[in-house]
Amino acid sequence: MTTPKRALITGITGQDGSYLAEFLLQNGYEVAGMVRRTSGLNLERLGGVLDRIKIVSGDLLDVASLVDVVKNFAPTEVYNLAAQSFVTTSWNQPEFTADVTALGVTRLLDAVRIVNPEVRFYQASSSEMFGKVREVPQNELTPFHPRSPYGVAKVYGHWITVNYRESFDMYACSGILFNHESPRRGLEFVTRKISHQVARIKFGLAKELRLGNLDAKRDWGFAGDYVKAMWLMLNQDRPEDYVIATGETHSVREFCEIAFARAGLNYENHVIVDEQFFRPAEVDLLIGDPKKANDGLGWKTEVSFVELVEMMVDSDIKDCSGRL
Ligand code: NAP
Ligand code: F7E
Repeated sequence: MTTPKRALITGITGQDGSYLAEFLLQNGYEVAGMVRRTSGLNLERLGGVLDRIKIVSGDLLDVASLVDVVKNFAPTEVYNLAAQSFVTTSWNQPEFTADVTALGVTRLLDAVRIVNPEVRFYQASSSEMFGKVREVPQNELTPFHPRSPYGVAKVYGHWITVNYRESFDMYACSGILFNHESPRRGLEFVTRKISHQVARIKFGLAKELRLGNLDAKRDWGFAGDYVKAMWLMLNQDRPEDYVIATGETHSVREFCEIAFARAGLNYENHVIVDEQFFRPAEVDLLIGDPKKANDGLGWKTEVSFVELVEMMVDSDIKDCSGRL
């Protein structure tokens, strides 16, 4: 009889946590999701799986809670998805962002190292580490030049994961994931902000959409595709870091154009550029080179850019019409 695989997911209440939990359950895992104490639990995204996962209590700011969680659930794999993940907030709360998004990684790595260093560890690294890009497209060897306190914190999380692999021979990997989106994306991120407002405009609930830099370019993929790559990284012979991306880049303006058109609207009649949404330092262009993941993991993106935009708009239109 084979031992069941047991996955602990931090950040399970977030966008990626919900898709990863669904994927791992489909693949026969026992899944525990770590949640921090708040005045009201935000389990909305977990509707489909709540009765099949175990919710455990812990916080990346508190190492004792992490040791307890790892000891009590005894995972075979740990996916560290928890973070203060909104770039804009990282300028308002740089110290908090560093505590959770950077030092939190060390706390969790230490909990694993102390309780059972055989546990496989995934760190959610980010294309924001490339920031003011040194080469186009970006791959695993491209130097980092982060442009926000969030990006800086992720660089720390990335290297401490590499360091624990090299220092303690742990199976620890960083996935350098480019932007990935879905109907479950938080409303503060530009893609969901657009799809959500498109639906409201379509039903006459709003007239305009105020955005910042329309010329910023991102390599946007579908979150459901990206969580498979996380799992693949933890199930190889050797731990390595991988860039996960589509290899295409599109501007915020293009996203608007397609999103509004899907609802029968012209974005130029509704989008207003508002300086309050400009950032102190911008990441102008991101485009990843997923060759290593394509060849080494057999991973590839399945949802195209246009399909992604339309999926998000369709979902928000459906939700909005259901609430009228
Ligand atoms: P998300 O929706 O913002 O989710 C973040 C999760 O972290 C939430 O579950 C949140 O819990 C949890 N969390 C925050 N602070 C915590 C703390 N102190 N202790 C425990 N949990 C805490 O993020 P996502 O889009 O799913 O992204 C998942 C991970 O991938 C993040 O690390 C993000 O930085 C990284 N990443 C994301 C992308 C992307 O495009 N989505 C790309 C590259 C990397 P609450 O519900 O309590 O707030
Ligand atoms: O911004 C521009 C903005 O907030 C994308 C996180 O998941 O991906 C995400 O970070 C672009 C930026 O995502 C608005 O200036 C224009 O250039 O959707 P975003 P992000 O900053 O790329 C990375 C990979 C992560 O790791 C992060 O955790 O869109 N933009 N107007 C706007 N952005 C927002 N949020 N709101 C606007 O009104």
